[in-house]
Amino acid sequence: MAIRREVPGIRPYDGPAGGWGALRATTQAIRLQMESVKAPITLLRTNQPDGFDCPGCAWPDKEHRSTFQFCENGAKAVTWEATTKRVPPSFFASNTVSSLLQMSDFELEDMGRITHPMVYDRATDTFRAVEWEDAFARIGEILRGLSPEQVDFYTSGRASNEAAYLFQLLAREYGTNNFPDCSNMCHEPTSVGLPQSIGIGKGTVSLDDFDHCELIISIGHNPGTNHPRMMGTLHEVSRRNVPIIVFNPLRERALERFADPQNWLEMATYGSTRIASTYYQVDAGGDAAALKGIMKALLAMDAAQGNILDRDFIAIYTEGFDAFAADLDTTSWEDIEKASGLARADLEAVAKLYAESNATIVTYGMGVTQHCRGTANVRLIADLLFLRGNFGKPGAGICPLRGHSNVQGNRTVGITEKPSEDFLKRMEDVFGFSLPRGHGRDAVKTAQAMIDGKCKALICLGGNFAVALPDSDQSFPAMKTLDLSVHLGTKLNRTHLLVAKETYLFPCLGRTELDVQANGPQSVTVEDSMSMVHASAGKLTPASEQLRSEPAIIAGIAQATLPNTKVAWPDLIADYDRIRDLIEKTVPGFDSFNDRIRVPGGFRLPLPPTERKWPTPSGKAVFSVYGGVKEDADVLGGENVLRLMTIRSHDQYNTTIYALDDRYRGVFGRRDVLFMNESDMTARGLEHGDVVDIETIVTGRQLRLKGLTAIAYENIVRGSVAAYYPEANVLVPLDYIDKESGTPSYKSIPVRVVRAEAT
Ligand SMILES: Nc1nc2c(c(=O)[nH]1)N[C@H]1C(S)=C(S)[C@@H](COP(=O)(O)OP(=O)(O)OC[C@H]3O[C@@H](n4cnc5c(=O)[nH]c(N)nc54)[C@H](O)[C@@H]3O)O[C@H]1N2
Ligand SMILES: Nc1nc2c(c(=O)[nH]1)N[C@H]1C(S)=C(S)[C@@H](COP(=O)(O)OP(=O)(O)OC[C@H]3O[C@@H](n4cnc5c(=O)[nH]c(N)nc54)[C@H](O)[C@@H]3O)O[C@H]1N2
Ligand SMILES: [Mo]
Repeated sequence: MAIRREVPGIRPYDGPAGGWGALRATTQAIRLQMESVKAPITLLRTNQPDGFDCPGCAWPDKEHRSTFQFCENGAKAVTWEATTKRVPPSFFASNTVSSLLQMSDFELEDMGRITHPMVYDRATDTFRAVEWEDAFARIGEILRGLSPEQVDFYTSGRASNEAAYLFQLLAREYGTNNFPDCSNMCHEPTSVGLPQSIGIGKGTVSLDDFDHCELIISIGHNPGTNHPRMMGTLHEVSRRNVPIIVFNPLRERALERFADPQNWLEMATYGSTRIASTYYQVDAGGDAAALKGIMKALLAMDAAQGNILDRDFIAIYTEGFDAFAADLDTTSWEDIEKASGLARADLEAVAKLYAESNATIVTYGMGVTQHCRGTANVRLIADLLFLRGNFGKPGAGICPLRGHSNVQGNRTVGITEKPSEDFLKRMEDVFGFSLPRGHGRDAVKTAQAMIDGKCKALICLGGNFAVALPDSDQSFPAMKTLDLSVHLGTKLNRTHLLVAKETYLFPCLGRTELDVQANGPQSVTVEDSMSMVHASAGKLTPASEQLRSEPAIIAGIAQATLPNTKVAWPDLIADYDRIRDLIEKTVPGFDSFNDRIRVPGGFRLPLPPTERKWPTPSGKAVFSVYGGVKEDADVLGGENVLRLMTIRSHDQYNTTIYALDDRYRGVFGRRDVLFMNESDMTARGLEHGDVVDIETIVTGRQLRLKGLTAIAYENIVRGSVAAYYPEANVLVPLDYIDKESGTPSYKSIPVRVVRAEAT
């Protein structure tokens, strides 16, 4: 092979995931953000029974009482919040909003924690400090002047159950179900698809199941970066010699080899453990075809030799098998191979391993959900598990990897634009006012409503809404059409800076900080990916005396907006046990809530499918028909087309960029790259290091991202390309969504890549 030119910041990373590289990176994160004296104590309190829940990811902890589970990205999340850096009012006074908007997401958040409530001042184009009560009064005045359907309430999944519950209470007493939330851009296909298949929109496995499984199929998630504590689990499973089959267009280092920093022998010997037993580089968007191939092969094996399908399970617990099987019959191997990019023999091999396993877990993430048929993808995974009765037995089940640390809890306590009648009735019984019935807006619909002038005010409980949304060319200007935007946040981001006529920034306590109210120190609760609910209590001195807790800020807005409110807001804030009492009364599964969270480790919410009970309309688990193998119309699949996946680097948490490296993928100090298979580059006359422009193939508008450096990346499958989120969000059309769930198709955007135009 010809010697490639050197490209700055691009060099292969040969180490395993985890290991010494992870320890070094943790030390670095501490050094850059915190005093090194305080840091170790803070980190030791992460995920301990009397400490706080890690704001990193939603992966559970074994009993929540083991010694600190080392996790590089958890450490980054904690130090990023517990940083000693600050952005006080004097900083805002000397920097206009227009100048701040020139800064990157990384630079903005790296400046540190916001210390005072701030209001935008148009005359000077700066934010200035404001008194909390004055701010609340003005917000109340504006909201009372608008009609509830003009107002949207956005939630990012880090909010606690208590904050989220009060937020939905405020919005519903005010009169709207407009609850765009980060789930709408994330696992909504799980929340929509799984209830149709198994009756609930959550995963069914617990950590114990990983001790008993005989096979794991991992589809479209990158745990080494996004759920690092899961690596310890996968490491143990691999050491039991259990096969782990991975489907991913990218070969991700952590799914290949991992050195567990908790394992002294592996560390001392620079050893590592294989994770994937087989790695299939499926085409982006090709998972449905691959799943159908595996199931087709399984049915063929059953027809030939019998005893492959769990016929009893299918007969007793499910419906829809015949139509499902007929659809597989009419799907040709030729179509399956073409759409998945995988060979029939490979899919048959997976079917064989699946047939040999008595207990299988399928884990999946954004590679499955963020597609225009994301919901249908999720249902196919359930179909696969039904075929061999992989629900309601030890070691088996479905495991969606949730995103934010409490995104699942937010939904449980009522953050949804489509509330159930049952929930609304319970709320009405307890609170004595009537609640709005119509469905509200989700994230993409809210963006659309801002563009159309139908949404006039946006209240954000955390997050970075505009930057997380697709189609920045439309989403960014839309924020500026609002009469009012209000942001509860810890650090400055670009959504805050896309100011409305009036904009307020409310700095809130983070997870790590002590929250003292009238009745003393408070704890909050969160629900992890496996439906375990437990308490979280911050310990650090707050970043500023001015900070308020999220529940307190929400209560402040509520009292100012709803003069005749029937909710005793100040009492609820004085003691969060009272908020939990209300949750217990209105949300099923929270009996004796306050008692049970005082037990270390908390408790598990009921999951009927684990007992082979299916809360679907028919009371049965439901097989579904995918129909075809493609996720979008042929017209998007022309010859010159590549599929763009927008992905997270190792040094980022969604729109929060901790640093500019992506160690495992061999990218250092930059994010302006496009990962390409060398053959796709050659076909376009491109070389490693060439600067390219990317254009989305849509009709009507031009969506372009200019000036990325294309790198020949041997770990990406031909036909798929990858660039970083959120820089590449300009390329995702706002209406290119999964119609069933409203989730944007962030993972397979049809694009053309060309050499950059000389300017
Ligand atoms: N450190 C850190 N932790 C995080 C986050 C973070 O940004 N940083 N984000 C949190 C959030 S909100 C979420 S939702 C999760 C996200 O966690 P993940 O679900 O892991 O999300 P991504 O990194 O976006 O992409 C996952 C993988 O999908 C693969 N992929 C892309 N397209 C396809 C496809 O068509 N098929 C298949 N099979 N694979 C595909 C990509 O190559 C990538 O490896 O992590 C959470 N935890
Ligand atoms: N192209 C592309 N776009 C995507 C995705 C993708 O894979 N590709 N992924 C999507 C996914 S899965 C998700 S979940 C969304 C994420 O969308 P969001 O949840 O909206 O975004 P985050 O980046 O997590 O939000 C970061 C901000 O949260 C605030 N914050 C941090 N901690 C706290 C806290 O304790 N309290 C409060 N109130 N605020 C806090 C800080 O101000 C910080 O700037 O993005 C989506 N967008
Ligand atoms: Mo997410």
